[in-house]
Amino acid sequence: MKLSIIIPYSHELTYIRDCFTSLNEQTVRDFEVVFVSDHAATDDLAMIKQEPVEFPIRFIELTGERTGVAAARNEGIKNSKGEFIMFLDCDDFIEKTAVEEFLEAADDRDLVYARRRRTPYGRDGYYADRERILAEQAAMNTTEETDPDEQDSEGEESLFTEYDVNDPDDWIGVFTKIIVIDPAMTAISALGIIYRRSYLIENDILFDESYRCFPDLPFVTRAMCETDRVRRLTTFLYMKRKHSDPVKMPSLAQRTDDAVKHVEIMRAYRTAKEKDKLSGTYAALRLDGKFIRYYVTRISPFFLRGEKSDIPEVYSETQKTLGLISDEAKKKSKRYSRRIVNYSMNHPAEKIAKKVRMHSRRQTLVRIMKSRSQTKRFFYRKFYATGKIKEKTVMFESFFGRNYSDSPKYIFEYLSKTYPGQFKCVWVRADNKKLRLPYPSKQVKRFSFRYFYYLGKSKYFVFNVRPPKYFIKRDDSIFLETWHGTPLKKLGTDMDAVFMAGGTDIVAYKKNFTDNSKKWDYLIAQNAFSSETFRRCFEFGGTMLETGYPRNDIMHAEPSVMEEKIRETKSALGIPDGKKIILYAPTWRDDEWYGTGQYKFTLKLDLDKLRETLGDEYVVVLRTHYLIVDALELDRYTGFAFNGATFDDISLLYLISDILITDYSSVFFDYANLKRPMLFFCYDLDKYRDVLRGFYFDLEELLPGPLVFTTEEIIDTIRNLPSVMEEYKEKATGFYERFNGWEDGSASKKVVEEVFGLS
Ligand code: C2G
Repeated sequence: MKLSIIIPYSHELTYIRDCFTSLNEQTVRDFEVVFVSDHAATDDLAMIKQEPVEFPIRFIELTGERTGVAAARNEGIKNSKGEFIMFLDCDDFIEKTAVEEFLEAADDRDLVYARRRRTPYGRDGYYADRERILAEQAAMNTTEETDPDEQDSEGEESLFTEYDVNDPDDWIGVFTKIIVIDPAMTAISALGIIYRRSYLIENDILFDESYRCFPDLPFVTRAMCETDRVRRLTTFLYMKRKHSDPVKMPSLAQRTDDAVKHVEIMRAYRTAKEKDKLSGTYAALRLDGKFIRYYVTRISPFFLRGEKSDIPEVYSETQKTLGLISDEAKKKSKRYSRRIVNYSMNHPAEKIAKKVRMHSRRQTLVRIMKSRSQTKRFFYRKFYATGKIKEKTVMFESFFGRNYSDSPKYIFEYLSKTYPGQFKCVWVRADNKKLRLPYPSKQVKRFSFRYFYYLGKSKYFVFNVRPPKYFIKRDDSIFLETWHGTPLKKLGTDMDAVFMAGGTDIVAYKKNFTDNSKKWDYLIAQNAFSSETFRRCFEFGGTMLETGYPRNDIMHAEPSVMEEKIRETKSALGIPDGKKIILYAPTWRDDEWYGTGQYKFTLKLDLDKLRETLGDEYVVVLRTHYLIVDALELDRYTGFAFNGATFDDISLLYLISDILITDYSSVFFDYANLKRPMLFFCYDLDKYRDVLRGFYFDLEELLPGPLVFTTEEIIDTIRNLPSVMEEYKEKATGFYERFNGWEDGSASKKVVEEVFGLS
């Protein structure tokens, strides 16, 4: 047996298939797997044992108190039979040629290292779909698979380029690569390496089981320091999975609290520095550089913001550690880094904290002086979001102020009409264009000084999207998040990946989301499915208003009210009487953007064909999503195609239309209230579902109307509408009951009464 692959396992079942598939597909099969269960659930193990594997696998278990990745790997080493050993984390996988390439390079070596990559995100089934997803990502230009060696992400990397590490057998070169492969100090790893088993055993090189998070640095240092027979491969053979969900599926480092991490990192660093063989080498210099950065960005701020009771221990570790940093590394560091390291060596923790505070204040000040928006935020933090709150002031925002619409509009109208003069209403608008409001109210431009003033002073907030990240939720304020749709597309922490402009880091995206939702007191759910999903995917802990959407009240209004609205809307859009109306309202595409909040749109509907075939009987209203900035060019279709993109309120477009064509937009959950025909034009279904978002439902099962992929199919369906309606009758009824059962025209009333304490 040439190679034993040791896989420690505790709980990450989702990713096992990728891991095993990558082993099934190896081009050289001379390996075994030693699968070490670290107190895994019996059900998990039963499922894992049923996975189809085409390699010898032995299951062993850690028993008693022994736990953790270090113990599991040690147990694996003890139980393996291969000439070489490789560690493979159960959520990672290796390239098809990994075993072949490693073994070919091994020869008489004790250690062979190859490069690691990170998966772009933690999607289940990623390995199987890898080629396709990578191709899609390359096309989208959002791939994160750059070579970390070539990144200058530490800002200091470029200072360390004088050493040539090109010889694959050069010991320092190999060690340097192990140290720098990932920009983070915490990522120095024993993975992506094979070790000669007899060499480890004879030299008693094992993992130190007292480490909970970072046993790898001491291990690789020892494994490197007892031999000269090492080699480096330049190919990427090991795929490390980036965990996309720090909340539900955290990686080891995401799971443990800061103090433990800091203490371990310092211990590990010291252990590595003790090695004579490393001392004074270029690899040691790189390690020092990494540690300096870790100290400056993570440990020193801990003295200011960390858990008080943990500070003495962390401080005492720093005093044992900082002296080991070489002068050369300090010299090559940035000025502040050098200063804070030196200062920390002979000052108490409180003083270090003070220095860190001063530095961070100075940086804030520089930021404020440099940018007007920072100045406004500074005013917001310091002056507006403090002092007396304005008890009767309500701030409204719909779709970032881009229009007067959605549930905030209907809540505002109900409040203003039923309780005239009792509240001061302030509407946020996106630009200088005034919103047309039917009741007295103030308007503030988003991100103006006035906006920040009301963001700080208002008692009530009625928003249908998230408030800004830096929004300060005051204890005595009340935040009502109306949200803006029953989700079909995966949302918040349920998402696997983010392709949105300015948000490719899913971990940060999810954290921003859940930090934001902690500031919401109330959230509206359109139906039981939304209620349950929002609780989970927003991690919402406040009061769920299970009322249905205020924006849909209008669809249950008195016929005379509806008729009046229909007349007004048609006349505003210039639509003649006597024609039936098709509303086309698609959603946005996450990956097609110009910048944050500014998305592209390509019309896939063939308007010429539609006009030719249906023009006698129908007109079309085109309504792009509020995030779309591309203007519709409809000059050629005067009298047939009408531009509904800039019309404020889509609910009124629902009212005037006879048929809805949409795609993955939540609009159909609202339109269903009208019990009119719906078509789903999903020309990019595979990509949208499998790459961009992922859905909560199986579309074919869920949709109360036909899925269509071409304009011809749309025309055909519309021509045969009565029979299509008949075909979907039962489904439509079930859909309505499931998603619209709560909606009877009284949502605004219920919401206002509860949130404003009125009745
Ligand atoms: N909308 C609109 N015009 C469109 C599409 C949507 O006015 N052409 C409005 C509708 O009120 C819709 C809301 O924007 O309900 C949300 O649009 P979605 O297409 O569903 O997309 P998104 O903004 O991503 O919200 O939980 C719902 C999700 O968050 C989806």
